Amino acid sequence: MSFCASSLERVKPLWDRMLAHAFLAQTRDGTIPDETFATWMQQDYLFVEAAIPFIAALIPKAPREHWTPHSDVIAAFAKELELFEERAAAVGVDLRGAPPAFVNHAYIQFLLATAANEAYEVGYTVLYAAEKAYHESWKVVKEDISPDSKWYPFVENWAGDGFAQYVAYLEGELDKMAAAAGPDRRARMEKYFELTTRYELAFWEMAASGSGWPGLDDDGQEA
Ligand code: MP5
Repeated sequence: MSFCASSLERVKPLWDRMLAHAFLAQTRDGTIPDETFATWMQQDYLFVEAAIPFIAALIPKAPREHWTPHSDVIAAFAKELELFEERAAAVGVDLRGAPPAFVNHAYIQFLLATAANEAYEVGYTVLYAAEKAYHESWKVVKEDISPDSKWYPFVENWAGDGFAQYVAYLEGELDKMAAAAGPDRRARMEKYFELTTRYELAFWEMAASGSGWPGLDDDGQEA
């Protein structure tokens, strides 16, 4: 079995918990409170912003044929930030209104530390797992969300055909790299696949429950 298929199978209970998260079900059903969605928007905006230096840090370790795809991804992330800015302006959310939540801070540090300190294949595993998680999560929302929902542009972004093709490309590349990797490297990749899945589940939890910093409220003030 390919690396991606076997990794997904190994984390399946966790993955299914992520896809069953109330944040996704409520966004699909139109019952998500606006403040909860706003928390996610503020936090994911910071996450996508940090994903740009993450990709940039992978480039020096990448084979030549990955340079253009990675630079295209950086451009796509910059466009995605504009999508957040457009939606935030439409609904009156201040995207700079909150500091990174505890989980977001940890996830961003994990991305940057992985790109800096781990082998390229391990960083690529984190990229794939995060993108696959978002693609599948937003597909759950797409199943039954009203096309008139103010959150529909986010569904189109991650659950659409363009993103599906990008995730399929990452999967093919990662499977090739894993097939060529030795057992220690492959074990490390599996570990990081699992860690990324845990962060993805934790991110929906954080969106639903707030900052998570000991001693701080959701606006970053001493509580
Ligand atoms: C992604 C994201 C997808 N936006 N947020 C989290 C927590 N995980 C994955 O990455 P991108 O950069 O939006 O494609």
